[in-house]
Amino acid sequence: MLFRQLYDNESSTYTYLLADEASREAVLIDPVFENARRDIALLDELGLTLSLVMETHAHADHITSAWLLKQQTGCRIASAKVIGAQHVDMPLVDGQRVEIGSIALKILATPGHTNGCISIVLGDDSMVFTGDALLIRGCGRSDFQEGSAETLYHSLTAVLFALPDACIVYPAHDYNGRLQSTIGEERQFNTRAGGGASERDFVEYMHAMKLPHPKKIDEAVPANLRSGCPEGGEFPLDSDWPGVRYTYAGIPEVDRDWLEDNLGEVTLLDVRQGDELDTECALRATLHIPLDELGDRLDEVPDTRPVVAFCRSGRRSALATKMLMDKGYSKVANLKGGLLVF
Ligand SMILES: N[C@@H](CCC(=O)N[C@@H](CS)C(=O)NCC(=O)O)C(=O)O
Ligand SMILES: [Fe+2]
Repeated sequence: MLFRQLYDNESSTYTYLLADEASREAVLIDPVFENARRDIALLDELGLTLSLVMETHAHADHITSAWLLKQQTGCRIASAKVIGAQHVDMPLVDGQRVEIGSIALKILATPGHTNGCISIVLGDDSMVFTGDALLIRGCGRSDFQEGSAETLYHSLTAVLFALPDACIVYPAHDYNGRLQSTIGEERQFNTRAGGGASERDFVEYMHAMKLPHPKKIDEAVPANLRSGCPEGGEFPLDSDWPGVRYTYAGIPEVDRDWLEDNLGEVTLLDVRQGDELDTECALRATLHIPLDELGDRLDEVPDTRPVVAFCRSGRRSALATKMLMDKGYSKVANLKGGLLVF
């Protein structure tokens, strides 16, 4: 199985990508609205088809990209039936099994942080995605969204701690840079529910915490009950420059076909060194500025038309693209693969 742990800096959310290496089918757990472009770029670069987005709960601190990804990829959306979110194709219940290619997942109801929290366990019990039920040395708060400390104690101690010690715990958040834990470790060391804590120990701890509400709660919960669909249902424009795609590295790029269709509309910037230029080059550049001179000569690049940068392999021109973006050019893209694709 192909596995990636992705991070959202703003909300400290982890998004997980699981994919069947043979069928190339993928599932994303808890993707974040603002990261849709990044996540689609990774799926594309790894040659994966997104089959399913799974939500561990209706998040209070960020908006999901489930709806956005469904519009862009045709994937299905799964979340707990009890939440009743719109645009959900697969309402999940306790004990349900979900298969993505050869990847088998089991749904465990783990309410308490919210009433609709689930954990997702890999078929062989080697990994569990605990959402905000079990966090590393912590757990989700239980003071809103029909949360209950008593219910959460049961989910943690009777459901999650019943998994094998070696089962790796992947939470939906960590606010201290920790990536993963194990069930055995959390049963022993979890600050709130570990080390033999009784329900009373746990409940008193939870009730004594006075946490400010998440900054985005008023916006995030209603949006997540629509699976992240904007209120008017309109599709947010990723870019006003059709045909431009972003790489996982965050660089806008166009391919050879696009360039051939739009040659007359763009400034074509060649960033190779003078000794690489030859008469047989497949592209006639509008402008030639070697990469190592570009920083001092940015003013020579007109900002009146879109710019496409190229070089031999598309590596150096990616940096040139980044330099122009940083300088404030809004329509700039790299030629994917450079001259090697001709
Ligand atoms: N400071 C964060 C709030 C973080 C927060 O409350 N997170 C929830 C998860 S949605 C939680 O359960 N946190 C547990 C904790 O902080 O112990 C924000 O404003 O978004
Ligand atoms: Fe949460």
